[in-house]
Amino acid sequence: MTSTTVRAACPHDCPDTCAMRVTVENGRAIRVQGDPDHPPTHGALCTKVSRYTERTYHAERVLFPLKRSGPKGKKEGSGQFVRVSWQEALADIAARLGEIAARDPEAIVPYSYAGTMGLLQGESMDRRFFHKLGASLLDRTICASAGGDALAATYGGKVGMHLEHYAESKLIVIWGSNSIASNLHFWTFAQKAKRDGAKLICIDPRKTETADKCHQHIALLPGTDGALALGLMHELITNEWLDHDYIERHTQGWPALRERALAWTPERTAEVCGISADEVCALARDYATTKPAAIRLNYGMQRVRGGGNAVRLIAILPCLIGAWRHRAGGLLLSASGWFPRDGRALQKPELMGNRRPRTINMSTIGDDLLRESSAAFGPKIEALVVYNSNPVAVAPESPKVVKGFARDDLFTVVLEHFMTDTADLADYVLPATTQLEHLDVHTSYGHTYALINEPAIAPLGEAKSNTQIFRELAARMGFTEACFSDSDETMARAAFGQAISFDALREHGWVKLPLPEAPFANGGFPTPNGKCMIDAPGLGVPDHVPNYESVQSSPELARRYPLAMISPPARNFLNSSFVNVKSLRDIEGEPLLEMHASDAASRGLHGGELVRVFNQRGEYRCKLAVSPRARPGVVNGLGVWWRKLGVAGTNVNEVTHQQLTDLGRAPSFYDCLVDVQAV
Ligand SMILES: Nc1nc2c(c(=O)[nH]1)N[C@H]1C(S)=C(S)[C@@H](COP(=O)(O)OP(=O)(O)OC[C@H]3O[C@@H](n4cnc5c(=O)[nH]c(N)nc54)[C@H](O)[C@@H]3O)O[C@H]1N2
Ligand SMILES: Nc1nc2c(c(=O)[nH]1)N[C@H]1C(S)=C(S)[C@@H](COP(=O)(O)OP(=O)(O)OC[C@H]3O[C@@H](n4cnc5c(=O)[nH]c(N)nc54)[C@H](O)[C@@H]3O)O[C@H]1N2
Ligand SMILES: [Mo]
Repeated sequence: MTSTTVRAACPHDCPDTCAMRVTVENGRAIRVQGDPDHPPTHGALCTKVSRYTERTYHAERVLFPLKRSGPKGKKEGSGQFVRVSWQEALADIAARLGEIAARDPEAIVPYSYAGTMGLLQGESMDRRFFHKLGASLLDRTICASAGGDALAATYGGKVGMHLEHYAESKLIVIWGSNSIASNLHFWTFAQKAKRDGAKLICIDPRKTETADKCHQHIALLPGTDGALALGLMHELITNEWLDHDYIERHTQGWPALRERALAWTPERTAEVCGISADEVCALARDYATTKPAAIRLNYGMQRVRGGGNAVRLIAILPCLIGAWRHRAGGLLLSASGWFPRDGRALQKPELMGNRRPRTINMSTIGDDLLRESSAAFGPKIEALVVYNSNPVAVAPESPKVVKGFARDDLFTVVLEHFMTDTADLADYVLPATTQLEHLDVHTSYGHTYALINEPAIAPLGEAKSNTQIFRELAARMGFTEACFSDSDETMARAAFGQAISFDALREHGWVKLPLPEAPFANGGFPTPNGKCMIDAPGLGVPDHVPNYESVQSSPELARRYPLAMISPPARNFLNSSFVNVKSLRDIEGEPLLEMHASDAASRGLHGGELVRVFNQRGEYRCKLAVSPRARPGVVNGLGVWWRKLGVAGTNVNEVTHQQLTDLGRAPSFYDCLVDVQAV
């Protein structure tokens, strides 16, 4: 028997990007473990990815190209596919795309997100292909662009504290994040700090498993984080807790924000946030007087109309108290901006030539698939090529998304591991390799190490990597530029330019970026003047922006649908990935809506029954849990189930909407009013 260990990286959309070791025996991967030497991973994987072999060898893997043989949508015979050869599939797809492109290439739209975060399988040959084709561009906004743009407007980039230094913090504010579920390797460092005497405070409408383990939980109303930050500023000002020297030297625009914050008394803040004035005052005191104080901000709090403004306000706080002076003080939302990746080398935007195709926002795909051609919109969407994403399950307002994907005159190609809700509505499903079967290189948004993923096993069945599929499609389309023959290794070597050596990645599995320990101890933010931009160019000074769907913005709607619904991830799924891994689905049980006892009592509900969660857009069905995890007035619809594995073929996105955030053109999933009834 031959047994080898291969260095790999977890590909999933998660801040942790773990370094993995894959044990291979006789060509079969038998075990996936965390790399004990990689400091963020420290030998541990989450429940989901420790079962990665179960996913790779899943009996329902798509292993051959499939072609639709029955009509789309909810008609008789739908969901039927026949196996075809790669040759037939590629020739037919190239012919169909070529025919549309001859009329107008912008009628073709790529649709991808972070099913794999790898730079090769996620954003290399695919982009080259669509750039050369002249297809519409895609604005990849579905997750993090409100907070990401806000962070960049404030600090000049997606940069922040080192993950490891949280172990030395004395106060950690976990803000809009369920770390134990979605950022487990951060939690390890927070626990170390806790053992060394740090206080942990969780700010989250839901009493999560993370909130359970913190010293304090502040259960504010969804979308009120900006107001809370302003209320904290009020206290910092009136109690003389500001670091005037840091503000003077390293920020720009404070006087105008100071003026605004003075109107946010603890009482007004408490009223807007649905908490007590004492909670506001005590949080401000803890934050100002415990040193070093660190904030772990996460994307959960920016999925609302005012998410961008809220992130800007919170990101200013560490500057006001000079928390950045210590390496264990400051804030982390994303570390991805630290990485020296060479996007141009990977994606070759010059292949567009003089063309500047229109941009489709992935978050409004529901509306856009239903639009006709017009001067403002451009051509009707005639073809979609989907990879690394499951939009029919994850995109907001699914009644429209489903209707769009079910269009008979839409040509849809889906590159997938499984027959997802999206693949069900495809014309062609192409079998893609999993992380164990292809080469890749990775950055991270939660730590500061670049990683390699070496292929551990040969592709299963007839699966091909995304890069290979786009390479072969390019050849079929007659694209002759040399870059379409680049191998994965050639692209991997170019991914970080000269900054990170591919050979070093090969040898060690991962490489730590050379960065200062306390990056902003003396200012030096990556903005044009090195200062934190409180007054950002073109944006002015940030303010609290109430939710679209709230008593303040839409009182009539709030009377009809009085419950605010958030839809954070179920712990054992990753967005909609892993929902079809039975052992994980068994842990989750079934789609669940958590509701506070008082809201249940006033509706005559008891918990355990099947309910309909509804609003003006639609309804979905799930089981009700009367639970202390929900605060009064807010229900938690845990996501994101595959529709076909949920109740009555629905999931939580039946009721979410497509209105975009204040910054970053992102969806506001957690800005959603509903009501609930027994079925
Ligand atoms: N197990 C697991 N891990 C994951 C994922 C997963 O689906 N499952 N998803 C991955 C992805 S794609 C991402 S982007 C990250 C996301 O990770 P996080 O950024 O941590 O975001 P979420 O887990 O979506 O939400 C975090 C918390 O925000 C809370 N929240 C909701 N609305 C508000 C609000 O208005 N204010 C505040 N303060 N809190 C609010 C939710 O209740 C939830 O507990 O996690 C990644 N990791
Ligand atoms: N209501 C609600 N909706 C949400 C969220 C929420 O909190 N609430 N979260 C949002 C967030 S944060 C995000 S990031 C999005 C995520 O939405 P998506 O990016 O669509 O993520 P997944 O649902 O995990 O789907 C990824 C798909 O990529 C496939 N895949 C993985 N690796 C590969 C590969 O190498 N090649 C190919 N071809 N396919 C691959 C997987 O099999 C999987 O089906 O969902 C968003 N939707
Ligand atoms: Mo995400």
